Amino acid sequence: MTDKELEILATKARLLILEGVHCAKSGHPGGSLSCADAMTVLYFDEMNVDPTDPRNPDRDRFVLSKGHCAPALYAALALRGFFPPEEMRTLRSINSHLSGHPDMEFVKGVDMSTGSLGQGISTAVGMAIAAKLTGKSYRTYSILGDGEIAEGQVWEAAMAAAKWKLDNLCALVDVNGLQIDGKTEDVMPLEPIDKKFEAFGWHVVKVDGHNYSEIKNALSEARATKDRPTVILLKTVKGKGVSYMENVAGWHGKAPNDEQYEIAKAEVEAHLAELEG
Ligand SMILES: Cc1ncc(C[n+]2csc(CCOP(=O)(O)OP(=O)(O)O)c2C)c(N)n1
Repeated sequence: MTDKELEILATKARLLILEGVHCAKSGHPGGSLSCADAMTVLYFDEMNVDPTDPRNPDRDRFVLSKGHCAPALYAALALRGFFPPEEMRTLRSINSHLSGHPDMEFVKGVDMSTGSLGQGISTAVGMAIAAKLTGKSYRTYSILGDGEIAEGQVWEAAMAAAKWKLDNLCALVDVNGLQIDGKTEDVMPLEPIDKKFEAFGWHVVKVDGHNYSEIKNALSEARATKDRPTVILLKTVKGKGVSYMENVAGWHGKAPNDEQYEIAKAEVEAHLAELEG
């Protein structure tokens, strides 16, 4: 898929994220908007998934380890045809399958229920080990937050992935520099993230997380890397695409009010019109 086609889809995903969170009057727009580009590349250019056969045992697996960014995953799944995009309007409502964090029992296309930070990458490691043990060629992908990697469990998973030489596993860390209530470097200093993963035996690729070609190239580099897992460090902007949300920690877990939503929607729609025009 071309970069422009991917940008159009990611922009549509951003509209769905905003619509869902606004309708729910709660949720996590900041980190959903920062990973929307990588999520789009994964679901439209990289992974072998089929909305008509979501449980195919040979499908590639995806685990949203930072489960609070469910709106980004739901938007990608909806645009890919797993369920109607209109259902984003039911986000977080009591009778909806689209709960605040992804639930594999209810949402078509969700491979793992997540939300407790650190657990998702651990199950992704398990899925990758399972592929090796059963001789299957599917690949496993997982998106983590940079705040999330302060969880000790992430590094237990990282050690295990290197021990089992999981070259069928690709983690992507959304390095937007902010977590729940401030800068990651203030809450828990993480740098140098690349050197940490290298020391844990991973192949590391650093990219601009809003540049489609760079993400595509990093994913193919991961596929070509043998005997060790790959992590792609995505340098991103939290709240990407909405001027007043960009780089503001306050938009981590808060919905825009009606007036704010109209501004956000108009900005993203203008960008979409530019791309399509
Ligand atoms: C084990 C655990 N501890 C705490 C939380 C509460 N929590 C939800 S999101 C978040 C911050 C995550 O920051 P980051 O991973 O950087 O996410 P992003 O900025 O990409 O949204 C925290 C601490 C949680 N979900 N799980």
